[in-house]
Amino acid sequence: MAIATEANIDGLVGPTHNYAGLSYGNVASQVHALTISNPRQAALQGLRKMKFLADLGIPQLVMPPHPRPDFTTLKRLGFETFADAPAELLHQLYSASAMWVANAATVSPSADTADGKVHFTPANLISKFHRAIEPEVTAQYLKHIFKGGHFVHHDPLPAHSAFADEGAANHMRLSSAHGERGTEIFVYGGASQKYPARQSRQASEAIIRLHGLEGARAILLEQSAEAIDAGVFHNDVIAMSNGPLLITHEKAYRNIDERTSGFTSVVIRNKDLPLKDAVSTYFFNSQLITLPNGLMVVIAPSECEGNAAAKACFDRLIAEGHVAKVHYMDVRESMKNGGGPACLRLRVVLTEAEREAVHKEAWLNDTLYQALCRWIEKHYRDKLTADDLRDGALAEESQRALAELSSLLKIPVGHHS
Ligand code: SUG
Repeated sequence: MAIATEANIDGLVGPTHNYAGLSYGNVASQVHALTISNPRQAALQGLRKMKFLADLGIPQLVMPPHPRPDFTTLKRLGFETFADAPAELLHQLYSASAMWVANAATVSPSADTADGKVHFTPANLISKFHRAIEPEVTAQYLKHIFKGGHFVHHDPLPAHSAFADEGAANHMRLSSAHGERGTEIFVYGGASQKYPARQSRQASEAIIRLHGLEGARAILLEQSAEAIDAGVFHNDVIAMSNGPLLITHEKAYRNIDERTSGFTSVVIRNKDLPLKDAVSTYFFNSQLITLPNGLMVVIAPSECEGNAAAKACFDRLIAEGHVAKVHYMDVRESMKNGGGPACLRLRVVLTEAEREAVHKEAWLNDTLYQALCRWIEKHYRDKLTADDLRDGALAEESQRALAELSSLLKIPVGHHS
């Protein structure tokens, strides 16, 4: 077994972060539609979370925001300027939703794949138009950050509902240690009634083939319709995993596969944490991480601290010895759009040699952290309303900010063919 560590790559929240109510089935996005956002606060909250993990000794990478507004898509639709575009399109092309990089791609570590390389498949995100415009730029960023012979970059799956793919938000991995061959769990949506399922079984099956995970290395699980209809639009709103530990809600799946039984499986009962509270607190959207000293800790949304049921469930996980500590973190600006701590990050398990190959300017160290804080303070507004999206100055501010970030991270931002 090669020694490997798990790095997180987090999406830096972009300067146009706003609440447009674009995600039907995502309760928080619906509830906060057209309320006032604070992009500066949003970006700083996300960045502080990254710094907190880096300070715990967890390797941390930064993924730049996508260029917004998205002029490329505007032009593809035959519009010359945003002044001509209908309000709905304006909201979609200004969305900072690429910040939730748990939806950027599915990643399989080299310990699991048939060819011993790290595999990436960018998610096509076809279920929501404002997210379907992300894969092209996501693919460019991933190829730039993870460059060279250790990494295999697949194309996003065909853009059709039969292959609807939302990336790592519907993917988990169990292994005795990060560098050991793991069992990858792919979760897809079944026949829900109220809200749409966002991951198709055929998409998960295609990724299993592409990443060379056939046979014992992959498991498929079907989400329960009850969970989807309660607002569980992604698996990472109802389950979490790390190393040998799998924590799921009793109502997460139609059936749980026996092949998870070799690992430690904790089931949270509905009577202890009703689905409604799981969704409102984002209990399961916590980051479960292994510290360099081997202890497992949780980075949980601060909403859990104020909810008696969620807090009691964490206290139980500590009392039973599954985790050593829970750190509550404020990512409220992201939470209001349905994105908790785990939504903001993509996990990438890397061996030492693979780590060496990663684009070095993307690693978060103290210098980059300070530079990004200054960059945010300089360019971001602290208040954004739906009406502000019509303000041409915002588009210019956003472009200026990203141009400067591009030289800070040495990653070209924008569409490049
Ligand atoms: O796709 N929200 C995102 C939240 C994604 C959360 N990710 C994970 N669970 N991994 C979504 O629904 C809302 C945008 C708006 O309404 O303005 C939004 O896109």
